[in-house]
Amino acid sequence: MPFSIRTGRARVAVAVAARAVALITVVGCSDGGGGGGDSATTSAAGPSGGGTQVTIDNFKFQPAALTVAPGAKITVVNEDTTTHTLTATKGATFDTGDLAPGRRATITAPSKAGDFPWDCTIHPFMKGTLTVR
Ligand SMILES: [Cu+2]
Repeated sequence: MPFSIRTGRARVAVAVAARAVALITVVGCSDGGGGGGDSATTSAAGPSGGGTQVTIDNFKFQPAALTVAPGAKITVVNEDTTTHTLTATKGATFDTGDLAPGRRATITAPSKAGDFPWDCTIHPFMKGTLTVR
């Protein structure tokens, strides 16, 4: 019964497609569980708009120690030739995610005072510290 076999395959394909759409919808609606301060937006690197900035070059953060006000926006620019991240290692949730060469991201400092170490998740020897006060 070739016709009935084709119909069966078509039904399976539709079911798979519906599931994929549902998955995309769930991801799109996710807000990350809240907590704040863990979002980052990336864009092509361009002229700096001013404000606080950390540059990544030659496997180093510059500066590697930074003091900002609570909730300050920090622009992270990757001027290196490989992908890096700037990711809080404890006490905070800021994270640029993977920053390809030539990309930048904006992170938000924690709203509470303290010292918040960060590293690059790809190269853990790359370290820095954000001081909020
Ligand atoms: Cu790195």
